[in-house]
Amino acid sequence: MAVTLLAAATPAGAAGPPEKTCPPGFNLGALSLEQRLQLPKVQAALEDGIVTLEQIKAGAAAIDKNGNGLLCVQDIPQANNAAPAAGFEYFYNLSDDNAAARR
Ligand SMILES: [Ca+2]
Repeated sequence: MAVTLLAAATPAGAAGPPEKTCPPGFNLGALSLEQRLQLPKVQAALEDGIVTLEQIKAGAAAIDKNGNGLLCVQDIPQANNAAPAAGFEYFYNLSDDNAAARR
C-alpha cells in the first residue's frame, strides 16, 4: 500500500519537469531520441542497413503518445539467444513513458 501511495504522490497537472516513469522491466529507462541513437543495437542496425534514421524517427513518433520525445527502453534479455533471422539482435522493446499526456 505504501508503494502505491508513493507512486501517486505527484498530483496530476503539477507544474515542473515531466516525470520519467516506465513500466516494470524497462531497464534502460526513459530515453530521448538522441540517447536511443547511441544504444549499441541501434547503432548496429543503422550501420548494417536494417533501418534508416527516418524509420527510427517515424516509429518513435507512433509510440510517443504523450509527445514528450521520451520512450522507455527495454534491453530484451533473450535477444542474445535469438536466431539471427529473427532480427532481435538489433531491437529493443519500446513503450511510451508514463508522463502525464497533454492533449
Ligand atoms: Ca513519451
